Amino acid sequence: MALRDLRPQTIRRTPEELVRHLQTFQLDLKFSAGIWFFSPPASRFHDRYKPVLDIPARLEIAAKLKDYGLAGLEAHYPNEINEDNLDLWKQFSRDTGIRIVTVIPLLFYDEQFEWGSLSNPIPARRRAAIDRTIRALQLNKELDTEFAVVWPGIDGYEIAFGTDLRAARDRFAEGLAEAMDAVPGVRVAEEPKPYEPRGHILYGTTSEGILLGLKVEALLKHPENRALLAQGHALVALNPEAGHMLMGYEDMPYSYGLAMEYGRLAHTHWNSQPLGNYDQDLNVGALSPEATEATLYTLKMYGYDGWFGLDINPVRMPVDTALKISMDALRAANDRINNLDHEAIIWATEHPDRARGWLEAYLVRARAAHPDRLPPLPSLDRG
Ligand code: XLS
Ligand code: MN
Repeated sequence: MALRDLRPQTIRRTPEELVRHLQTFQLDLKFSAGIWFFSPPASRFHDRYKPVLDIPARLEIAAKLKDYGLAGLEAHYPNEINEDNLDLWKQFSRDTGIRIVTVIPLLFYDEQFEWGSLSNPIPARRRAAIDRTIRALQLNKELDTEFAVVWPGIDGYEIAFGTDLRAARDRFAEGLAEAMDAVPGVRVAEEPKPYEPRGHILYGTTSEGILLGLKVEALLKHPENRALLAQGHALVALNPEAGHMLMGYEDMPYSYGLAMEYGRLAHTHWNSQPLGNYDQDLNVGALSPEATEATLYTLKMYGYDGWFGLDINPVRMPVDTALKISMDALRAANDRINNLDHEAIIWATEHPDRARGWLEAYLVRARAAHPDRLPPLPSLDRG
């Protein structure tokens, strides 16, 4: 497995070092996309608006986006990638150069997971979830991916009364550890989501994801896993999704930065979302472009060098249109943050008492189409 080294994320920098880093380090926008949203399903409330596309038809659309910058795809096992169509995926990857970034165990859809997957209190159901996770981890190993996303979407509850949620969390963590020890050397990237489809989902926030990582890693026994941990590599890292964070009223720069403080930002899922609400998976930049900028700035500050996974749900426009908009939005936001005066920004944030209002006034002008039509920026007295 091509384990990316996440340890540099934990480097602490003095303000001077941080400025130098910001002036020299640029985010590398390597884009991947989830194959699931190339053919959006019907919802509980409305019919499909698009035809059902099989995997070859979806891959054909993806191939055409290669020149636009799509460099990777993500797929669930076994509904999207499996033993029967693995050759098709491999051939596609060879022909186009588009990588299979992660194989995600489908731990939420089946009827057998009505009461959860790895946390299911019914032993046979939980066993099925562990076995499916093992198989998905094996495929990640075979395809030499960097991580396996694990989303505990159906592991949760609506009514907490009398439920031993600690036991449920233990079952989830122990099941994951068992699967990881069966296929050592594969990193998991847990994707927190606070709710939907369950009323509350286990390990649904960024900080809980870090707790899950610490808990599972303490349970790992296989010598290969133990050796990687001893070298300081995280084996249970995170795939925080912008929209999920906002559903849970998290602040994206704070939460992404927290994951990086612990060297656990293995992957990122991008989209846009109002605060709270339901999981909208809008195109990147459709809402709160300033939050996208602030998040990218945090990733730049702490040196994120992983993928930018697009997880959108283009119900009412063609998937290729939606992906192009999302890639463009991230590129434009990245250009805006790269062109900023990092020295002045870091000085202002380090001297808030001497820079009252300066950062806001600066950013207003940085985002203005014609900053010269605004009064000049009040000067920063750094003397
Ligand atoms: C759902 C999640 C899901 C994961 C992959 O809300 O975003 O799509 O990214 O299982
Ligand atoms: Mn996601």
